[in-house]
Amino acid sequence: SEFIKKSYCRAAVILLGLLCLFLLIGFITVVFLCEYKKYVISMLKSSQPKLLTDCQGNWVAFSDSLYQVSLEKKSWEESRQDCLQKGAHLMIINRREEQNFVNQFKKSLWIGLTDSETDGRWKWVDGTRMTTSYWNSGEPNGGRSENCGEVRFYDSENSWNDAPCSIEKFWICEKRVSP
Ligand code: 2F8
Ligand code: CA
Repeated sequence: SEFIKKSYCRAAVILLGLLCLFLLIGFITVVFLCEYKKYVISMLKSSQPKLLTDCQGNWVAFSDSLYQVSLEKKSWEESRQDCLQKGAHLMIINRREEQNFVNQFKKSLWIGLTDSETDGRWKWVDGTRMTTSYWNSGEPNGGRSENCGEVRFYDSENSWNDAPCSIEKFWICEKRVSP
């Protein structure tokens, strides 16, 4: 019976040890997940552009949106379709910070701006009228032949140009995320 007592005792110690180990692992997991969540939220809220990938392509977090610069060139309409397919839209620029952000890519990029419906009436792809604009000097100058907006003169804050929609260019998609 002494032997049985010792065996029980050993089993109890082992069980207790395992329990402690599981608790510790659980605790570490919870702390890690909480810290990671805090980190992601702080990245999304930060006004500085920082690289943050979401495992489904290289999206860059800035303010309350994610942005993705294309790796290939397409017409404006095909670019618009690509963004829609990704649950996003061609970039809509509402704030000066966003305008300075897009210029940092130092690339000619289609954005979600067009006056295809009525010449000179520039609209964003969400149907809203363009109010604040960042046209380069002399732009828009294309009349009926240049109906799509691009970021082109990225060394200047006023970097926009109107270009023919059929030209193949890189583009930038924007996906809004709730902060
Ligand atoms: O100098 C600005 C001017 O540059 C080009 O024309 C030479 C652009 N054309 C195309 O991208 C096809 C114009 O849109 C732009 O205004
Ligand atoms: Ca132009």
